[in-house]
Amino acid sequence: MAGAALAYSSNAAPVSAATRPPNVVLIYADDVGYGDLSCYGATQVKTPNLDRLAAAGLQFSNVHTSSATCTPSRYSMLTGEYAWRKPGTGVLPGDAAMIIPAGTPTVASVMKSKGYKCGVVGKWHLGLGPGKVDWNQQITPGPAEIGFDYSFLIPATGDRVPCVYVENGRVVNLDPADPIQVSYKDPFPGEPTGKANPELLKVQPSHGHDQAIVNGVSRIGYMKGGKKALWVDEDMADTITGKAEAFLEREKAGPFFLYFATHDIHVPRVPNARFVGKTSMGPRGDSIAELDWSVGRILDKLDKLGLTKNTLVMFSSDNGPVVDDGYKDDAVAKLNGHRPAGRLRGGKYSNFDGGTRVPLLARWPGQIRKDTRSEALVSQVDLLATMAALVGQAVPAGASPDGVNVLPALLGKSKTARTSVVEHAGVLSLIEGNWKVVEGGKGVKFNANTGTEMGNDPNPQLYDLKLDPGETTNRAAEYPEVVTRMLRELARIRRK
Ligand code: NG6
Ligand code: CA
Repeated sequence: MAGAALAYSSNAAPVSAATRPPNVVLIYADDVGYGDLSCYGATQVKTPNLDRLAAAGLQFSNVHTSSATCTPSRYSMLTGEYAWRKPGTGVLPGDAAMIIPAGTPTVASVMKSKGYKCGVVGKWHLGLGPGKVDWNQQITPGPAEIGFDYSFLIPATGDRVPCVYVENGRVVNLDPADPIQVSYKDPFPGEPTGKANPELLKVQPSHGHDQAIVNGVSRIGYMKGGKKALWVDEDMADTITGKAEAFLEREKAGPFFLYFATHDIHVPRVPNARFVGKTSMGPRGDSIAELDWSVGRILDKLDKLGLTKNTLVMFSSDNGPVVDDGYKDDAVAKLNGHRPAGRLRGGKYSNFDGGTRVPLLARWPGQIRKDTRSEALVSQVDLLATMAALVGQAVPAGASPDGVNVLPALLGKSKTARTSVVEHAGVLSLIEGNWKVVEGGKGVKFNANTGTEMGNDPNPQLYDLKLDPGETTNRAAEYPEVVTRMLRELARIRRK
């Protein structure tokens, strides 16, 4: 392994025979927008650890999630296939079957086949088990069936039951005398709900989220039992960051791949007391501060283990920002002029770029020049092909149908990467050069729950992202031939 010629060596500084393949840490935040970090222009919240990562590496300005919500973005990132090709890859309930079939090539399986130890810690939201999962037994299939040697999971989201951690397929701290039951249909008689018992809540729901009550927060879905296994939201960042650190400690001999998927800054935003009031923005801002702390812990751990130099660290987010996503946590009232999507329009759920254009930071000392910027067009669906190139492994036949190897851009050796990319938020958009076309849809202007501008119109829209990154002016009527050409190209990609 140590002598293997690495695929990037032709583009990068020569890698000596003694150089070990790099470790890879991907920190994947939840619902963090293009404007939510101070290195991307935020001023109401400070993110010194993320800024330190940016200063030591490359900061991207044209990186896209495949979708404007979590499940499809994560599906695409791990498999290299646009999730919109696969029905059933929308936002999943917490009792959904795993949507990536066992044995599917993923970023993890490709790296594992090169001798990497692969771990996933944090939010999963890709389903677990075969359907009708029994939370009281070993749960399979799960991450182990798609290449992960270790997993410590929030099964779905922080706002969905079951509110327990699952480590290597087992619910953590489960008392067999108090089995867990989960239902996304019917409440369990005798169990309080947010709807019936608002007096038991420390934060009230603003829409949905009025079912099972766990730790004083009502959720989506009903659950019963498992009292000793229930998580404490305030400790979640500590718990999962600690598990990520422990993985690094155990696997320090390398090479390893850690996919650390934070709960922050998804709802419910219930940060630890250490972060409460750290910003003027209430729980949403304080959750960003907590996220930054988690990132700092990972960077510090790599420093302490002497691994910083030989580790590629990436940071990104699964979809754009949302302010009120279902709890009355003061996020709207306390925005204070903060623009979660920065100069972009829309946010989570939206066809506007605010929904899918996200931060990406990449650091690899000695390989990526520090304090640099890139406008290269990159999609998260490229991760599998890019990591395969990094470790010098061929992409398995038929795998990663939509991914492109963007390694030269990731390492800052090339200013360009993709020529086009598809984004998904109900309807599809295609970005190519300066242009973005959004296909016609149902014309829903605003998300009824969150108020997000959806960027959805019955007629196709056309924006010049170079002149107008905020997508204020629809140019479709001026350039009908561009619209026609791009919709044809989108149709071709869709058929592929
Ligand atoms: C929505 C939830 C929202 C959030 C989202 C998934 C309601 C009304 N809204 O259905 O709160 O959980 O799903 O977010 O229930 S994601 O980041 O995991 O995609
Ligand atoms: Ca998300």
